[in-house]
Formats: sequence, structure tokens, C-alpha cells
Amino acid sequence: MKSICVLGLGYIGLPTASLFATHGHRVLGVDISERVVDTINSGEIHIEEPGLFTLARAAVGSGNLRASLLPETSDVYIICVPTPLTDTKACDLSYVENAVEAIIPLLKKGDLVILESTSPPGTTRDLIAPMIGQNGLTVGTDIHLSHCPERVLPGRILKELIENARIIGGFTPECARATKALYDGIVEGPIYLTDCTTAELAKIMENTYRDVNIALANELGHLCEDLGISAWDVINLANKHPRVNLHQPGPGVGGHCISVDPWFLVDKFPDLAKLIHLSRKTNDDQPEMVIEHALSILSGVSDRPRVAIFGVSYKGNVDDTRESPALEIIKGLKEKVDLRVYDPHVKSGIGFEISSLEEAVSDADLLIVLADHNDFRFLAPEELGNHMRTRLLFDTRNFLDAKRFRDAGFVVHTLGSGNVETETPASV
Ligand code: SAJ
Repeated sequence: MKSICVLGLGYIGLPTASLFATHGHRVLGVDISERVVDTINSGEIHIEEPGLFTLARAAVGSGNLRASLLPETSDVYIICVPTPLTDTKACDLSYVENAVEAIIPLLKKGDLVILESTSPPGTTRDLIAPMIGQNGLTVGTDIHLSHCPERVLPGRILKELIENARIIGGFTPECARATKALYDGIVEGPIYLTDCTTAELAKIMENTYRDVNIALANELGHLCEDLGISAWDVINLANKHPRVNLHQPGPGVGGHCISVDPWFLVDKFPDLAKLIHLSRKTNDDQPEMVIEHALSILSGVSDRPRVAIFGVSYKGNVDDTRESPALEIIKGLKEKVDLRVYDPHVKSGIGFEISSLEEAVSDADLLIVLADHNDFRFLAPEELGNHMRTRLLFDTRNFLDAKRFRDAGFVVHTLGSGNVETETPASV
């Protein structure tokens, strides 16, 4: 059993720390936020993720997981800090650099340093290895160094941490093998070994693949709106082909991964990453399309329109609002309409008040569905309509049962559907 220091106790660090701790390792979780450290040490958690509360509480309760503001001497250091975008859309590696700086004085021969944070290709080899090397320790022999990118989907983190295939990119093959020996204890999926730069690019390309495909789906939505047909029907039919997997149009791409990582490549390869850049722009323009669409739906409402936004998190069933397209949409709409926002998963922190369901729909002219929370499926259209002034619905996810809303007297608009009535649910 090892002593492990996990730096960064967010969506990846806390589940990872908890998992290692419940597998018998002695884990110290480190975070720069006092609130996070205190919350975890008291057996609570600061993020919403299915199963995490129980796991983290068991880890803390067993004495194997402790949180602290500062790292301590350990055998293994796992870096799970954010790698956000700078104002110029480059990767901000300052959190990674700070984490490495903090552990350098603690490093001793035989230690293992693992970067989990998604980082531009070259970060492990050209930034972290030389930093560690300055301390007189030789990376590859004295210190093992690897990139082991996290690949889990928020909402399914614990399951995917255990079951997903894992890539480990070593500074040397020996570094990769040492890292695999550790992860073998918690990962049930296959583990593939490679070099650190290949691992970094593989991780970014996974998210870039998704971003480019979502951009294609959003463009398909624009074509179909122009043609007066349904993109959802087109997708449903085209995906019957064995080698086609069209993604789904939506209000834009949010989250701290897919809307961020492709920029690392655009920044590093401005002349080469052309399709990647165009896809980013296409997806970033989507919130503006939603605003225009919503205002055109409201053009028949004579008084100052009242709009209820359903869902501000970047996708369904999570409380994460980072880079959420809903934030752009709220910003754009709030000057032009009276706006209320309802989200059963998000309580605050978006710079806009979150209303109760009843407050949000009261006297509203239009409901706009932005996040596909399962809770929304259980809403009774008739009851919602009774609270509203005008029964208009704009479903940007094709998530609600349009027929039930039409039967309750709603005029239903679905993103990507021209003026036709879309009956194909998004999940088909
Ligand atoms: N979206 C669409 N249309 C689609 C699919 C998604 O508009 O057809 C939108 C979602 O609503 C959301 C955004 O894209 O706003 C991204 O959501 P997501 O569920 O596709 O992905 P994330 O950001 O929650 O997690 C991704 C995952 N990567 C891949 O699926 C390739 C996850 O496995 C990664 O670990 C994670 O990024 C990460 O941390 O990098």
C-alpha cells in the first residue's frame, strides 16, 4: 500500500482520491480552497456526482483519506488540477506548474508523479520533466513520471473511473509500467501503455472528435431549419447505416472539457488545426442562434415577453455550469425579456437567481429547455400550461415529449426542426 498525494479535489481528484483510499492506500487530498478541505474532512462533499458522497464518506471514515491545503511527503503524487483557457484561448498551465512547484521539495528517489489533467501535447515531457530535473533528480530513473489522462463522463464518474479503458503515457516505458502497477489496483478496464505525448494528444483528440461531430450535427440542424425538415428524423435515419453515428444538435457545447480542449490544438497549431477551429466556432455560435430563435418565437407576444429557462447546467443530470451555453443565452436574453431560471440541480452561483419551478413558469409565455435533466420528463404539460400566460415551448434538446405538450395546447418548437412537428425523440 502506498501513500498518495492527490493535488486538486474537484470532479476528478476527489473521486480518484476516494477510490484509492477505499482500496487501502493512505491518501492525502490537497486543495487550495479551505472550504473544500474543511467540507471533505467533515465527511461531506462539495460537488454533485452519483455515488460520490457515500464513497468519499467511507474513505474519510476509514481514516485513509484526509484533506489538506498543503502536500506532504508521499510515494505517489497525482495532479488533478484544472487546465482552463486563458483569455487568448491558450491552455493555462499555471495550476499544473503550481502543483509541480509545491511537490518538488518533497520528491525523493523512487517516487511516482502522474499528471491526470488534460494538457497540450508536450506538457509532461517539455514542461514537467525539466521542472523536476532542476531539483537534481533524474526523471526516468530517480523519479517516474507519466501522463494518465482522466476519461470519465460527469454523471457516471465512479463507474467510468473503474470500468473505462485507460491510457498511460510514460516519460520512459519503465515510468508507464510503474504507473500501471498503481492503477491496476482500481481500474478494471484494459490499460494501454504509450509515451506521454501520444497519451496527451489521444486524450485531446477524444474530445475534439466529439466537438467536431457536434458541430456537424449543429450545422445539420441549420440546414434542416432552412429546408423545413427535421434534423432529428435525418439523424435517426442516417444512423441506421452501420458506419454512421451522427451526433445531436443542441444549444451549444459546454463543460470544462469538450468546449476547452480543442482550443489547445488550435493555439499550438494555428495553421494546421483548421477543421478543429471551425468546429469550435460553429459550436460557440449556437447560443446566439438559440437567442435569435427564441426571440422569433416570441415575436407574436405583445407585452414584454416572459421566459422560463429550464436547465442551466451544461448537460442533463449534473450540477456543473462551467462553460454552459445557458449562461450565454441568459446573458443575451435578459435585456430583452423578463427571465426566470429553473434548475433542480443548480442552486446558485451563476450570477443570476435560480427560481422555484412555480415561480419560473408563473405567467411565462415561453419555456426554453436547455439541459436534458431527467426530472423534466416528469413535468405535467397541462399543469405547467395552467401557470403560464402563453403556451409556447422551445426544446433545444428534443428531449420532452412534444406530443404531450401539443395535446396540452402548447405550440412546440424544436431546435433543428424547421417548422415541422418532430416526433422522433433524441435518444432514438
Ligand atoms: N452535446 C451536444 N450534442 C451531442 C453530445 C453532446 O450538443 O450529441 C453537448 C452536451 O450537451 C454538453 C457538451 O456537448 O454541453 C459536452 O458533453 P458530453 O457529455 O459530450 O461530454 P463531457 O464534457 O461531459 O465529458 C467529456 C467526455 N469525452 C468524450 O465523451 C469523448 C468524457 O469522457 C471526458 O472524460 C471529459 O469530456 C473530459 O474530462 O475530458
